[in-house]
Amino acid sequence: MPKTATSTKKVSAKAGLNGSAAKTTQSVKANGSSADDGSYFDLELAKAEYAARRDSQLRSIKTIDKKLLREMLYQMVLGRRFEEKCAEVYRMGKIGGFCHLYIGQEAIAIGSMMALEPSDMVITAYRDHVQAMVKGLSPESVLAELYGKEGGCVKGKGGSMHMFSQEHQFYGGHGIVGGQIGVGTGLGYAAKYKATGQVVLCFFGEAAVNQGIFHESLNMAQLWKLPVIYICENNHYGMGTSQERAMSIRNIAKKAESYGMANEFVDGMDVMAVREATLRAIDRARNESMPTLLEVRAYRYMGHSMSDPGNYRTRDEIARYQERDPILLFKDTLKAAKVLSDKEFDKIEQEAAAAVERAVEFAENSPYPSESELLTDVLV
Ligand SMILES: Cc1ncc(C[n+]2csc(CCOP(=O)(O)OP(=O)(O)O)c2C)c(N)n1
Ligand SMILES: [Mg+2]
Repeated sequence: MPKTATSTKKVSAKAGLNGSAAKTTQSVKANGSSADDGSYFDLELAKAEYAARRDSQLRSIKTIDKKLLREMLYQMVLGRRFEEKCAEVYRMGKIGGFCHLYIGQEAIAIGSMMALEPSDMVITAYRDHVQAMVKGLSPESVLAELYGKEGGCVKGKGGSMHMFSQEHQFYGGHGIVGGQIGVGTGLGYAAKYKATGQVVLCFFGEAAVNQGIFHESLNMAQLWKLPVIYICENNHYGMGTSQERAMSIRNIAKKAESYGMANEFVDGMDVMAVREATLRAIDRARNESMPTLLEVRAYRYMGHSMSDPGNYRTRDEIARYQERDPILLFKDTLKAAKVLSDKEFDKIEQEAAAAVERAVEFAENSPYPSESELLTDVLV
């Protein structure tokens, strides 16, 4: 099992802070200049911004239902442990093909998706296991899908990159970089046309932003006033290429301004910041039928996929980002707000570990699809 930050490190929420330098707002206008001068991924700045909003965040946490906060933390821990297990069984040869893990980015899926109504729609790229589970697909059906087994959410025919469940309004799981941005925009159009009141969360990586589909979709969504929330998960890398090497203007949220679209830059290591920004975007989508672009910055700890040797970055770089591990930050915040004890956290860990073990047992025991399934549910 790979060692990830929740089991190995402790974070001091006050580490390295410089209150006077702190910027209190997450809006693009407030930090846009730093974005373009190369200090965008400055960890000290992120820490200072986090410290500046901490008091108000603690106050607002005390007004939120404790059960919801606990469930958010549980889903983050479950996502982490599930992905660690995927890495383990992948290395044992239980999973074939591509496998992209979400470790380090949990606050984005949990912060945004747990602000939705169950009937809202979600679509994402190939790094999709955790999103699928947060949308309600069982860990059993996600892991069995990874194993290529009949009990998988698409009967073992999709694998890691193609989780899907219409019942849960989860529309994939897409392997073509940026492809889901067009489809997600279409989901928003359908919701508006049919007046269903649904909102769409459309996730994509920062490398997808250089493609035409991103710009065409944002233009249409703003022009046609579609209830779509575009969430760019900026994890710094598109495979082995850093954003720095690939993008002329690195402030992604700002790109929405070309289309007159509302936008926010969000700290993707802070689950509550993601939740609050998403709630603002949901309000805009649901009540005004207007889209939003959120650029949420996090960091992936593992390789691009299980076959990535990671030669393009140093261990030291990874360790520096792990200091702001999203699970540890949230745990620390909940403890500071006196809504969580160490004992309760241990219980969450145990529950998550048990859920992952149940998923493994289910996936191991599920049969492979029968030959008669070969030509069903596929385009021939
Ligand atoms: C249209 C297209 N071009 C290239 C690829 C190969 N490819 C797969 S993942 C990837 C990088 C995408 O990075 P990003 O969008 O930042 O997402 P992340 O993997 O970081 O989550 C590339 C280039 C592809 N799948 N589709
Ligand atoms: Mg990326």
